[in-house]
Amino acid sequence: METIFTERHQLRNSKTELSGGELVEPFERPSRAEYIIDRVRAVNLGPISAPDDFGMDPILAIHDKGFIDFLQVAWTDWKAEGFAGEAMPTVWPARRMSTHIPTHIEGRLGYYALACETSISEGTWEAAYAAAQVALTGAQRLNDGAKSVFSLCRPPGHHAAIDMYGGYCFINNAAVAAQHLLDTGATRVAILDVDFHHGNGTQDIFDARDDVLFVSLHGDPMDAFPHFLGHADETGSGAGAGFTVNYPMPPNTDFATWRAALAKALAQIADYAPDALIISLGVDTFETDPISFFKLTSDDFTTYGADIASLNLPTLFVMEGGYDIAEIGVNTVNVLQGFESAS
Ligand code: SP5
Ligand code: ZN
Repeated sequence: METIFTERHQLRNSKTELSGGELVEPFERPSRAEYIIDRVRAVNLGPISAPDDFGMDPILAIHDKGFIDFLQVAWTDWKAEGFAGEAMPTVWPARRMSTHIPTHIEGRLGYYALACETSISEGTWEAAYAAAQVALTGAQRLNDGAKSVFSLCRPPGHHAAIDMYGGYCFINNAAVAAQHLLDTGATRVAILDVDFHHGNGTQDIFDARDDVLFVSLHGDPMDAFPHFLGHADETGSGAGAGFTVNYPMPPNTDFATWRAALAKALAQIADYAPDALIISLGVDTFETDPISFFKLTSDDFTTYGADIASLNLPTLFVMEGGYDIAEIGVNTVNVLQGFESAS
């Protein structure tokens, strides 16, 4: 399997995350991608290629223009205020307040943020743009006939909504890739989100659409980030009714339970008969992930990679989360090798 990767992910190197009331080193840090690419090399998974540049249009096909304009200037505007720390919101348009977009950067941060753990720092936009190009290049490889591709995106994307960032995500890489496939010949695309966290951004983007089936397995939002989306009763709206499927699961969920939900998800994807499958691949379901509560082992990742291959669809793996950094390379590549061994 080919991997698409660029060192430009290193431009996303925030120093602060608000966690448990403290500013800590972010869980989502550059070494994550380095451990993964090292493992890709160690097992000779396949060629490693740099992304092509598809420009801004495919990003703007998914995201609000005002939001993307904001991401591009947020760090500069924040720095111009003379603040000592990284950019983070402190105020939101909460219930019954105005939704005018403020002029001041502190107001714009609150308007466009869905969470405040994710600081914006120098280079954040540049890395997010590069990650979207990594996803787009992977999608284009499927168009060019590849059976499977790994887009090693960093920063991740599945929490990024039409006009909101947060959860370590800025541009929704999987959504941008899905739209590219639809704009270049596909009729239907399925996105299977196996990251521990609910893919609220992806669900938001495709909520009212029937050309993308979104299926997510995740920690129950009653107990897990992002807390405000991902319940089982969210099934899509309008033309998209029935094309969103959520499998929230409780703390300490083990692989047997998780795999049973995966089997249902795979059957629903097979019924949908998509032209292509995108996997939002987070390995924060791992038993020792520091911010999550599922109990998958390293071998379980191999097993479920093979389960996904049973769909026999052109498949793009897009990297999302995973924070047990010492094991992130093994766990991620286990999914890809499990998939290949069963293909
Ligand atoms: C892409 C992705 O995986 N984003 C996850 C973002 C989660 N950010 C907030 C996590 C808060 C977790 N608090 C639980 C701490 C347990 N020690
Ligand atoms: Zn996650």
